[in-house]
Amino acid sequence: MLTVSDPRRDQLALTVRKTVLETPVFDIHTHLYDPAFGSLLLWGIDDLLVYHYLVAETFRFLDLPYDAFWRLTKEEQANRVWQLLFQDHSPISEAARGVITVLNRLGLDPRRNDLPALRAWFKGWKVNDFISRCLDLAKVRLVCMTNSPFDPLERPTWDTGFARDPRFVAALRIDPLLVAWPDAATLLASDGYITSSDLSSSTFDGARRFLTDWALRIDARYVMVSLPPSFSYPGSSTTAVLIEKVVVPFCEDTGLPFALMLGVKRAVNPALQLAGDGVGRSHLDSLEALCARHPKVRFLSTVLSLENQHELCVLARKFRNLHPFGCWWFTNIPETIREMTRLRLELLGTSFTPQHSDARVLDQVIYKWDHSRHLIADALVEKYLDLAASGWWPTDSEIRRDVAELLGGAFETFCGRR
Ligand code: HDL
Ligand code: ZN
Repeated sequence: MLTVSDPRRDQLALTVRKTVLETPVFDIHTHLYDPAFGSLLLWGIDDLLVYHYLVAETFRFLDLPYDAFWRLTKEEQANRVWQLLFQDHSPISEAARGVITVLNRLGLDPRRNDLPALRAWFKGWKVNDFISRCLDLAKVRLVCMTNSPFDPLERPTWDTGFARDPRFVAALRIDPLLVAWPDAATLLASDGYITSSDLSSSTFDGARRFLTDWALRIDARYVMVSLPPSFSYPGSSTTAVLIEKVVVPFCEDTGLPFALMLGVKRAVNPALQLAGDGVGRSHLDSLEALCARHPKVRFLSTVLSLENQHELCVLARKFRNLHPFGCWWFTNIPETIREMTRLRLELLGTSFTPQHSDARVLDQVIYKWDHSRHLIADALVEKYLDLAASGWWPTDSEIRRDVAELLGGAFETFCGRR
């Protein structure tokens, strides 16, 4: 039995922390881009500071009209963020602390470097070297992008073709197809896949061909959509019909997982632009119905509302074709990561993926993984000590196995890519 004073406790904790901090991770959802996409890959101090999380927080101290802020240059916006969130107030929020972590890990002291000095330092980097630097510091072995055939900024690079950077894999993002069908239909028609937006069998066939072609083109690891709290399935809504007639059959035919990110209320405050989205509690009986009706389809899911987290874990216990992942967006803060990771470990063991970075700026992988690794390690130490107290002492290789599972291995096994 493990007594409170057992010296093995400290050794166990040390082994777990070391393993979690050192195990390379597959970052399964980001908004980063292969360097071939040029300026779509954001990096450096100004992109860090104008991250939409920080813009939302800045407006809480700023009495400037929204459009006056948006008319500022990126540097001018960054200056405001730096002044308000880092000089006039302590950078105590998760996103603000993240900037400090990034600078510190890059070897920069923000107290001794003003913005011009920081800008000069970042200007000294070539993008490919900086990618290596950031991924090495974050111990990220693979980055999954978010790739949308509906994004006019992204398509030209796919159209011209490029030599893939093996560190970046793709995910096929299809939100417009499911939540803005009229616009999506226009694009599918202009690309020659459909001839009408009527929800007919020929339209469904054309839309499936569209998914097939794009999934092949980008070598998609999975198909992904974000849906509002009102999402309901089964049903007669265009979203539900297109999921039933297009996405699910496509995923069943190809074996590609379908990732549903549930609970985002888009443009709650449109004046905040990308920072204007909110959260709402989803009806997870829709996810339940999808998993129950389509046992051959692999479903990945992350939910935005804290109130939905326990339900998602219980659903995953009922359906082995459901793999919960990440502490998404507004839950990607220590308080909720702590709760969600313990819930998941206690209900699902290691059959889930605790985190993704959702990084929009390359440098962010450093803080998002630094902060999360410590929190995941805390939870694992607790659980292994509980296990030891119950009479089962994990070996070092078992701890390495479990951590590799949690940091991408279970995801790759679930997706059939291992
Ligand atoms: O829909 C998504 O993939 C979200 O992650 C949004 O991109 C959101 O703006 C975000 O960056 N969250 O972290
Ligand atoms: Zn995202």
